[in-house]
Amino acid sequence: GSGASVLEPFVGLKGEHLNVTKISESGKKQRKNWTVMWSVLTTDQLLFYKEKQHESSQKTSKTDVVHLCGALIQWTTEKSSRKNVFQITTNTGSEYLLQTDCYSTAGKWYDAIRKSVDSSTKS
Ligand code: I3P
Repeated sequence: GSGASVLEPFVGLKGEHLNVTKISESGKKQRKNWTVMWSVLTTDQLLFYKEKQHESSQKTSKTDVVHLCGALIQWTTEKSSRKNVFQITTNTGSEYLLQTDCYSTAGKWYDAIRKSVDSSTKS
């Protein structure tokens, strides 16, 4: 059934506020517009919500779903003047930059997303 293996890569990773900007949609360049998003990682998707989700709440404010199967993830120092920025490129040609001032938080998310990319791409 839906077991611990699904959650195992995300131990220690709860939803968190990250700075996010979508710089490309289906290969088409977008205007950069950094927004704080409540970010939640699943085994094969990265979900962005406008507001923190409460477990009791039925209402959702999800604004974007990043499909990680076949995606690329890489650190970048060229696409932003900000520190701790990494880029996710989806297999449909959408590009997202994610950032937080805390280096260890950025690294934790990078590692967890990379694991989701790897495991969802293999299976
Ligand atoms: C952009 C805004 C972004 C900045 C971007 C600017 O200006 O200042 O924060 O990205 O730089 O163009 P505007 O609000 O007028 O669109 P960073 O914070 O990531 O550096 P860029 O054009 O060099 O990407």
